[in-house]
Amino acid sequence: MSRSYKSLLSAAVFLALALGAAVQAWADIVVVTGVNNQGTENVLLNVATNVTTATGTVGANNLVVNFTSSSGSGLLSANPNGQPAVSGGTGNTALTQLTMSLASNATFTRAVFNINAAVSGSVLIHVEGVNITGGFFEDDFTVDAASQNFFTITAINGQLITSVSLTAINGAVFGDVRQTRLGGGAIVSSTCAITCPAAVVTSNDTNQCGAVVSYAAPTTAGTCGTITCTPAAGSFFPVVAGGTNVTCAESLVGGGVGATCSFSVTVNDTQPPSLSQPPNVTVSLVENQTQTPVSFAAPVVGDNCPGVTVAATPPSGSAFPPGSTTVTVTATDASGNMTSATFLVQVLAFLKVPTMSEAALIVLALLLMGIVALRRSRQI
Ligand SMILES: [Ca+2]
Repeated sequence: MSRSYKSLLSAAVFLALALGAAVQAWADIVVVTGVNNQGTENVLLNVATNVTTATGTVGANNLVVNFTSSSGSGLLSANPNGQPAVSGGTGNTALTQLTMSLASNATFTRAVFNINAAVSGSVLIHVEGVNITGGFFEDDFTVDAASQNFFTITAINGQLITSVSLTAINGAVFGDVRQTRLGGGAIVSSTCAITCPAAVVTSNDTNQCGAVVSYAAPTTAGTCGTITCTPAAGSFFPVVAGGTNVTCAESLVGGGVGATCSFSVTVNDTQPPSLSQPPNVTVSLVENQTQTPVSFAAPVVGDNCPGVTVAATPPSGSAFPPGSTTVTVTATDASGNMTSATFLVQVLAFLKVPTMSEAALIVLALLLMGIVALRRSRQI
């Protein structure tokens, strides 16, 4: 695919998206090829050979630009003369990957550069930034060893660029990347550094599966924009394994995110479950049995968090011998807190009930005994 065609295609895709035809209605990053856009600031490279990070500066504030590479040995050379160029260092393997970004959490909205291709192929352009739909932009474009290969990357819709990575594909090799310009309408720098408070560990609020937790604000150094922590201090933090991560971030003028830090808030469930007192149970043995199965209802349990289990020892339905046996019921919550209660199972001996004929004989015997006793008393 030729560069001009790809450029038109990108523009067409952008226009289609801009018209709201798709769910992701707006493109955030536009790449134009073959145009040497001068509306940005030259990156002035610092002379260096065989370094892991070639640096330069851009803008009135001398913002530091880092060029890093993962190709070959990762060593670079920076040439500030004429058309500043960064290439693979002396004696290293060919340059096929390069990432450029501003130090100090700075962002930019436009990058212009020229890939001087030693071997034709393609370049995969990967753009990281702020609020870019999908998290990043990525597309590939042809590079021709027979000509210069200019690219202009522009963030639109208020998005901000934090880094641009160039990776040679389809056999391409970069001789160097030169004429680099960064800037645009919203180049933003930050000298802010923030330090989060130490991790917070606390117990649940009574009857709550969590707690309202306050924590100290992060400490800052340098000049910082507004710092916001999420979840905010004073929020309700649930009981959750590993705790809840709190992220504090600096808001940059222009909408970007500057310095960040994070820490955890852990709320432990230390409240044991509630457990109703089970009533004692009394049963009688069946004739000719030496023990009897006894079932009893599970006690009513409750807890500040879900996941309570209850167990009885011996369990309901077990065979109980004559006499009293103590049953222990224990409720255990998801954090291992336990509450126990005991009750008695009383098994009475079998009591034989006389049949009707047996009862009649007993009554007759008692009656005869009464008559005999009456006669004896009259003979006295
Ligand atoms: Ca609990």
